[in-house]
Amino acid sequence: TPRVFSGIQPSGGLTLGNYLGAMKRFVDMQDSGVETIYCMVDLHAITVWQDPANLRRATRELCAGYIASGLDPEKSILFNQSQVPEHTQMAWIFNCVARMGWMQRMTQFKDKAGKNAQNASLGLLAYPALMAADILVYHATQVPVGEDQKQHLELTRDIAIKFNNDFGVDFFPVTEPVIEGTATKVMSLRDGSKKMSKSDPSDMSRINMTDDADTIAKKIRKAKTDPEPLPSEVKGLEERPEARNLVNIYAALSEKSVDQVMRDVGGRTFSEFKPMLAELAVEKMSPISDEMSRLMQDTAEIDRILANGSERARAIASPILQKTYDIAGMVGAK
Ligand code: AQP
Repeated sequence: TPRVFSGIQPSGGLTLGNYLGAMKRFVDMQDSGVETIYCMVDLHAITVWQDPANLRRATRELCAGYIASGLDPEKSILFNQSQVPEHTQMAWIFNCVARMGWMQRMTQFKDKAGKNAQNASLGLLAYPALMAADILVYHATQVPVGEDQKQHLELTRDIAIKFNNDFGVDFFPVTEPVIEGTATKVMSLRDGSKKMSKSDPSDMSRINMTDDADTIAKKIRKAKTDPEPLPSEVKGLEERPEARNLVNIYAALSEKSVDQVMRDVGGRTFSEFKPMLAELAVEKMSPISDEMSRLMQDTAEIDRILANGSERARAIASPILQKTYDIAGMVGAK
């Protein structure tokens, strides 16, 4: 059976973007008859400073978010990255396969490092090699992610191909990014040209998975829009990024196509459409947020789930790492 891998950083709150672009789709794949492995990538998170107490909390909250969204720890393997050392061991091999120039071209590195790239951590530069290791240490072939991760997945392919060529083997599979659905890039509620992001300084720009019903409704009411009513066809949304974003969110939450949504809501003003969207968002997100708080009351249970997941993950990763070491000429590799 095909194997699916994906991860999310426990680097703070989770947004509706993480939910629609990643988590909700992880759940769809879990229920589609493939083997699914989902990680809390704590080692990725520390490429920028994380307070240890916050990291601990965010890792458990992310696990609670996965489960509350519908992932079943019996069906999917859920674990945190640092507890499966094969990820970093494989990443070292890939650090030696990948080229500096490949890393320096990554737009996420450029965005996050900012103007003073000399002062960014070495880990931030090497991030995509660790991500390639996350995926390839399981020989995973499908990776559900949001659009912002496309470039990193292309680099994962480049690393797999170069490893295979360098050593004359056909060992690592070529992975496919699975970027589909109506919410592959959820935009900020304050600016339709920016990704909805947990690190945006304005809390009004995003819906957090832990927001209560009133907060969700308020943020949608205040979301930036234009004065025109909604068109009844998708092409009427061109050049209207904020309107397009709210329609995409509505489509993803209601599991309808954008065309269908346009037929349903075309002609309405935003003062009519926003309450509909708020009601839908509260209906879909509130049960998840309630379940997350319930799960967070028993962190010992969360820790048990993670420990069990890392054991299962290691059982898959370890032989693939050993085979990689053997191909590379490491004496003692089994
Ligand atoms: N706005 C989004 N729309 C669709 N998908 C999104 N993802 C994140 N934001 C959106 C997807 O969520 C998964 C996990 O991403 P991550 O852990 O790498 O988080 P991130 O991309 O770093 O999230 P943020 O909120 O943007 O954090 P900062 O602000 O720190 O950069 C990925 O599959 C991602 O595509």
